[in-house]
Amino acid sequence: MRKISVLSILVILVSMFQSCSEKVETDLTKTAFIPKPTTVTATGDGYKLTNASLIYVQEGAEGLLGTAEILAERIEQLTGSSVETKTTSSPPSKGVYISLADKEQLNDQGYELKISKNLVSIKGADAAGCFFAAQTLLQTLPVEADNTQTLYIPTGTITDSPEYTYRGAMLDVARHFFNVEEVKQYIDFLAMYKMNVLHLHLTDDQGWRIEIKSWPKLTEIGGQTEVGGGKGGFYTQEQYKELVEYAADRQIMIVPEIDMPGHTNAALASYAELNCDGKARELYTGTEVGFSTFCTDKEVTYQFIDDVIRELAALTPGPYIHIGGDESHVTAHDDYVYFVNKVQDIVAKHGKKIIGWDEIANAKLIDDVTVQFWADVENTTMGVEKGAQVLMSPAARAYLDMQYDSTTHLGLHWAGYIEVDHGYNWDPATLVEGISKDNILGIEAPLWSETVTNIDEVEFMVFPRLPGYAEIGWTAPSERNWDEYKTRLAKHGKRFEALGIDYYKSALVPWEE
Ligand code: NGO
Repeated sequence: MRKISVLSILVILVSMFQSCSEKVETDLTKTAFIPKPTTVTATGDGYKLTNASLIYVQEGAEGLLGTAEILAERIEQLTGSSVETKTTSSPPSKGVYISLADKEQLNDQGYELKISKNLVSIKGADAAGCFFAAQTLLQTLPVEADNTQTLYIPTGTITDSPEYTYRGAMLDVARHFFNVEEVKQYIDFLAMYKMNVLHLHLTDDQGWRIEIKSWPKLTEIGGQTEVGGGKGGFYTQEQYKELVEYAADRQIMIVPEIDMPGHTNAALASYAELNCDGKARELYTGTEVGFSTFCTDKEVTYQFIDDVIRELAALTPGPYIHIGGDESHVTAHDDYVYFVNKVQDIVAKHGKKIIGWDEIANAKLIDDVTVQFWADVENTTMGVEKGAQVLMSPAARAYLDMQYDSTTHLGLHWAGYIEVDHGYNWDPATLVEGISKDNILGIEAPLWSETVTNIDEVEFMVFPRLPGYAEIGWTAPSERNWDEYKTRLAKHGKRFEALGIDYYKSALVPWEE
């Protein structure tokens, strides 16, 4: 009896000492989650991370092991001890357990994360929900830790699901080429904030970046330069598959874009027959837009597109192919409509759905087309009238290549300056009259790369705006306001630093020292 009470006193003393020296946070509601979850309730205790040396995955549930492995890798980095992952047929009482909820219990991509003293339970509506829950869990942990520290996760329950199922960012790899490793880093950025689509702008006047085996000169010639005259580059189909898989492991779908009939100089330089006059164009390394077009009344143009889409569709597990369609200033209106109509049929024939920039609304629009609103409200509402869904990428709010202010050393400002608050403070469902939530597939923030040449520059334009776009896509508008958001964002500055991310230290955000 006596012995036990001495022991308990000792335990209390040790734990008091621990909590003084380590400042253990036990209030889950204090974590600066981005995107903000639907509900967070705290139970005031701590789960000791070393208990996580086992991560269990529900036996027979598909697609969860990848999440377990990514979580294990991160915990190993933080604690310095190895973490085992294994499947189990019965829920454990200790460790981390990842499983699927009954379908009716949660919304698509949603999850319930329950942290108790001995068990961290992740229940996802689907594999994506489990992955997003893991990202939430990781935000309760420091980004850096020395291996001697004991880490605690505050206990409580989070239930969560996204406002929009499509939450994306675009990377223009055509104006400046970004290699496989750089694209993987970009994917990691999206994954941290539960974004689930990477749109790759694979072709433009300045470069053709995806190997097409039936038309090899596209990359042999069209892939060999970029804006400013650098050496450009392209992805082999093998490399592209590697990107698709890397993204899929992080619950991200890649939407490939072949921009046409304009923005096609790289293809027109590679194959003379795609030009109406039969003469190959010179490669282009400037930044003007709107001067190139495929020859819309030549049969070879459509044979070419059929081959390109066939090969691309085979590399694309996701449902979408983006056909561009923007700024075809030198294609006559009727030719443009004729062209977009034919291309839609080609994409549909290869089993994919179409996304195009808002100009494509001028064509007939087959079923299941998505119009990506970037500039023209009239085009977009016309698209909706024709039955299309809308992907919201308003240039004046969501273009990651817009400068923050007039002193920003990179970027453009044709659509205005986008400070961090301006990028955050809008609601896709009310921004444009005549376009409501029912019409909206989701939101996407595009990074065009006329001025952005390497991953450090990408980071500077993307951070800290990207977490804001992720939150717009995930969190209900009634739960979002800038004054509260900026205090959460401020706490992510340290994360960016620990990850080596070069970010724009906006004066509007109260960054923590
Ligand atoms: C426009 C244009 C792109 C530019 C970008 C620069 C669209 C859809 N077409 O957006 O070619 O790179 O602006 O901000």
